[in-house]
Amino acid sequence: MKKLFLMGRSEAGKTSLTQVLKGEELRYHKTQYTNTGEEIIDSPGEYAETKHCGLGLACFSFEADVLALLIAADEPFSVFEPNCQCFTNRPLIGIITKIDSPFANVPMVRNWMTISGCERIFEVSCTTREGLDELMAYLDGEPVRLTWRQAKERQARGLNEWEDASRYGLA
Ligand SMILES: Nc1nc2c(ncn2[C@@H]2O[C@H](COP(=O)(O)OP(=O)(O)OP(=O)(O)O)[C@@H](O)[C@H]2O)c(=O)[nH]1
Ligand SMILES: [Mg+2]
Repeated sequence: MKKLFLMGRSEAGKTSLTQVLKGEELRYHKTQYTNTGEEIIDSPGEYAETKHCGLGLACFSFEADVLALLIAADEPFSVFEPNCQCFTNRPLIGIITKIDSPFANVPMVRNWMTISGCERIFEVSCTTREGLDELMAYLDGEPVRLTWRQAKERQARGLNEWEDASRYGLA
């Protein structure tokens, strides 16, 4: 499984998602700290809501294979800036949580995530379990490991390390 880093404002549903992905029972637990040793790196929402801590979290993301921005479908605004992917060197995905909420506005959140540079966007509910299979299928399997030389060749062409570079004649 790819190691996932979760970033999003408080109450977005990061800990709940961590629990369902691990097959645990849903129970409320306020996140107080970040533990990079876990397979899924959960983070306290307050970090993402604070400008400087948000940058620190981006650094934490280098401990993971995939970085996810989480926004609940009923959130009234996004804390993420446009082009967030430019300060990470990992694939950036969006996870829209709480799609079961009566106040959900999925198209609006999708739009925010697209503007922030998410290359894939998943829609999930930890309550109804909708959309979880698709997310788990994406996380399944190991990320492609590149040699130093392969990484440099991609960089020289302005490609992300995880992009399929076969059309450029690269291995
Ligand atoms: N309706 C609904 N509620 C959810 C869902 N996921 C989480 N919640 C609820 O949202 C609240 C916050 O969930 P958490 O998972 O603790 O949120 P968090 O992002 O980890 O919050 P912090 O630890 O403060 O950063 C809890 O009361 C959850 O039960 C969902 O898919 N649907
Ligand atoms: Mg939490």
